[in-house]
Amino acid sequence: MAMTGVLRPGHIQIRVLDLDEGVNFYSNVIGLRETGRDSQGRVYLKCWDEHDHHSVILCEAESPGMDFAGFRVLDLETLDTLEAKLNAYGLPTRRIPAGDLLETGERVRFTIPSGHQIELYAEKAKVGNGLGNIAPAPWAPERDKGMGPVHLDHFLLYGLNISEVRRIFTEVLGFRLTEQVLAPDGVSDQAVFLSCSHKPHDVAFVEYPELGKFHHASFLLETWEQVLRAGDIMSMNKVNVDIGPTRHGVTRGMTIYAWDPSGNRFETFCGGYFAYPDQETIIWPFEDFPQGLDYPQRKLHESFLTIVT
Ligand code: M3P
Ligand code: FE
Repeated sequence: MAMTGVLRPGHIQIRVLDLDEGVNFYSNVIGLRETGRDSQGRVYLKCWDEHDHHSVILCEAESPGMDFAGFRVLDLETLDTLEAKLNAYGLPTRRIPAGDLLETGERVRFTIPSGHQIELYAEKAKVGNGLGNIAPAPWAPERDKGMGPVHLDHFLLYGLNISEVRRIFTEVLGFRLTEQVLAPDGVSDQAVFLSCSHKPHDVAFVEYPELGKFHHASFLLETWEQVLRAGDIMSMNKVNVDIGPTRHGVTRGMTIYAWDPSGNRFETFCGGYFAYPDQETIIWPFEDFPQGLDYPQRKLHESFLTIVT
């Protein structure tokens, strides 16, 4: 699709209980690169093939979870247009000044009815992927550090009112509903998968009786072998693994879910299909949710539904 409007999930600020432990885990076990620290003590990291300054921000806090998730939009004009559309829809926004996050321009912040803080921004410094733009090598040596994810891919968030959230993402922000898990009543939303790109999802929501919960941030790997290698690295480092290696029916991604030392879930995955704008929404009746989550085992893992931060 012609990429306009919202381009991609660009960053997430994750709370960890011990900053040094968190930085060590995200750097050496997952394999991100540290790109900066700010005066608030936050640590900025990126995946090897990302060009922007950072995608993961770690901050130390009393409880784990997500502070906010940010989406990069095409340009400043788009930022103004989308802010006006959000306001016209009835969602108040506030502007966070440029420089509040290192190397990042002004952000438009708003709270969605699921209780999550979402933001849009148009500017973040390009630091490149280290390969240059002239006859680049296909991968950087740092790919082999830890699990070596290519990029931050999507978020799964848990909260109330996800039908209302779906409307905001589709009618205001220009996302498409690629897949939908129906609630037991057969009509309301249990889970919604939303894409602003060619990916099967850039963000997803599951209905849950508490506001603002974080399920996982997902990191893309290039191959199924890399996912299995990530599983080896998890075991070598005694990481708590939740589900997998397996395949989701929803999105067809091949996946492992695991927890960071603070209890925040993350995902390493590969695969999935190309989601073109003319794709019809894929529906999963509630009774097929187990296959949607874990296609080979057909199991609606209890932890998937109940453990969030
Ligand atoms: C993912 C993914 C469900 C599947 C979740 C899928 C809710 O996390 O990355 O595709 O069944
Ligand atoms: Fe996922």
